[in-house]
Amino acid sequence: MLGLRAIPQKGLDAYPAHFSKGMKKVITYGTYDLLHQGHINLLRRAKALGDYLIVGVTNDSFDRERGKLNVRNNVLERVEAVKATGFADQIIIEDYVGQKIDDIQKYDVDIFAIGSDWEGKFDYLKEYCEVVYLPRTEGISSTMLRDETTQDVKVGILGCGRVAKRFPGEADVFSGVKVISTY
Ligand code: C2G
Repeated sequence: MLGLRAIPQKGLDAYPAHFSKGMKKVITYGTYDLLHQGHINLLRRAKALGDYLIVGVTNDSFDRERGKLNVRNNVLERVEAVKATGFADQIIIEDYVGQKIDDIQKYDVDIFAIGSDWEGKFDYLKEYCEVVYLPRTEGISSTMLRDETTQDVKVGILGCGRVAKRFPGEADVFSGVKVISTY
């Protein structure tokens, strides 16, 4: 996707060679839709853990695959928003499940940081680097901001097959869809 693979902000070249050897690299990931104070706090805290912050912004298709169906800003807008915070030294795009392990190795990352809503979920990365769960900012989220302007898609299910029975449970993990009735 149009040179989006790795977008250096300051880039390692901006640092003297001796600095890059000893520098502590931190990586974090997210969608950063409708960028808000919670994201900004997270990025500030992640940056404070080290010297160089890499931010992985989810690609639109990857978000759809993981059930985020109502993301408002496209990946370019979300990259721009993260860039504007000034905390990211480098922005990369997250495209696939399992990319985190590849990135940590590829960029020689010391610390993986993520909000505490993911507590425990990324412990498997401890095999590759330090894992830090940062406090999540209460009272603000992209979902809240989206809900102020849109409503969930409300659906009714009619049918008796396996798919119809599975749908209500599976719809729970998707954002933006609410099952109102089944028959
Ligand atoms: N965040 C936070 N406080 C909030 C909202 C979000 O600290 N009120 C943090 C999240 O914990 C995450 C980051 O901000 O570390 C980005 O949040 P989202 O854009 O919601 O992205 P998310 O779905 O958490 O993606 O595979 C992991 C994902 O890429 C993280």
